[in-house]
Amino acid sequence: MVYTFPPGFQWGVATASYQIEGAADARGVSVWDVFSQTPGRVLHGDTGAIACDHVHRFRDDIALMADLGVRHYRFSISWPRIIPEGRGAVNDAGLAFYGELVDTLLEFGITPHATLFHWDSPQALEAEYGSWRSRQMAQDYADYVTVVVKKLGDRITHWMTLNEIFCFTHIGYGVGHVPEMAPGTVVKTSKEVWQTSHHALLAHGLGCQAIRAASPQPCQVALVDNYLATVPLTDTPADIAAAQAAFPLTGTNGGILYPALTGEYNPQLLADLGKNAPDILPGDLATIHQPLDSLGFNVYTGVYVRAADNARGFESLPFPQSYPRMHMPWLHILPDSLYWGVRHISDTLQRPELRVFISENGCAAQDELTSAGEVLDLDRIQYLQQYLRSAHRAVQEGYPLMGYFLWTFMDNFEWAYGRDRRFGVTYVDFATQQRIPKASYHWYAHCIEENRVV
Ligand code: PNW
Repeated sequence: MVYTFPPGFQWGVATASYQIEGAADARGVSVWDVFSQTPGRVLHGDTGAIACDHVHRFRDDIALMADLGVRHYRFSISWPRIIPEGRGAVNDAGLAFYGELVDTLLEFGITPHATLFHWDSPQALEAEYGSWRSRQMAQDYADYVTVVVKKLGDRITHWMTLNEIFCFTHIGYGVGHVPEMAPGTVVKTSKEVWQTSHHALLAHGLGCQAIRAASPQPCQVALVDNYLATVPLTDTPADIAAAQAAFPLTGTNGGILYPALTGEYNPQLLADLGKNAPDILPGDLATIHQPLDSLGFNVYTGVYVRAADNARGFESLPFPQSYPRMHMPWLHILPDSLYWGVRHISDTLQRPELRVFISENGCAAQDELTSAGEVLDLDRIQYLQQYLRSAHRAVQEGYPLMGYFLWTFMDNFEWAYGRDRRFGVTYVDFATQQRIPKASYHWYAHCIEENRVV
């Protein structure tokens, strides 16, 4: 079977500043610097101080991206590289770096899609007021956004506010245990955690307003979320209805994606949270609920759901131990999550104008360099092939899926897993910083060239 995408389907790759840039001495300190320098937080004690040294190698990296054939690149801008102390003085060299990056992309015919925040909060704001624990963070974020968009908005028209609010709030703050992500703060109640994601939602809302106010030209504004896709166990109408009903009540969907898209927290979620629900001030929900042009969906896995004879009418099913996964504990292979995620969001919201992108999809694999200097990552190819077929199904059935950004262009600093886990289609030899395209790079290049997956 050949799965051809419509003309204009946007093929891309995605990265994030802290994971690739390095050049830590040329920017302010981020919470990920502090977190990764704390013994025991990151596997093998890796940090992002050098990462892929992309700041010094971006021209070669973009040339390799152009060879891959992508016409779209999603990268993120580091807040502490722009405003080292989080608020106040601007680092002109930091702005100049992104200016050159964008100019180079445009020279190669690649459209820049900029994420304004991908987890690297300025440490100064963490020290001053606890970063996301304070409402002040949202205002400081919006001021930072204004600086960036004023400077780069003449060349960037695709903006994404914050990447995966769930990860830097609900995995950055832990109740009674040290969480897996920065800032790694232990809190007493889950209310405090929900308060951090509420503040991040406020940042999203104020950020949208700041982008539109500062942009010198019409632009597209998106939220990027890793909402959890609920996959019906069978395609019976009962299981499909159960999966759709489960969607706003699964993971943090009802408390992150919902307020941003509908202007209210899912009422059932609030009832379930009870005294752990965040404090919501008058006007907050209107601020959070900004008009959006597109929605970025980061999809790696999902959860199976079936109809059940209980009060809710559904149940989510745990994965058995032997369920196939890629090289991360949570990375259960569930290609249908891509199709169902796009479908539920479209069917539930009935907002056909909202353009949906897969803003990340990919996997970690145990890549090895052969003696011939190749990386034969056949498992990654298999993974990508299945998820792209699922993407094709969504497009084929008329859902507004506009493009696909593969995570990720090259191996990088994979957060708490450091350099141990490789997600790239380009192998990075961290000892020499040499880039070696993997078999999946060539496979993806062929997909892009033919505009199809088989
Ligand atoms: C995303 N989960 O994070 C991030 O946006 C990337 O920066 C990261 O490198 C990539 O996925 C791979 O980890 C996720 O637990 C982290 O399901 C955790 C989960 C999903 C995505």
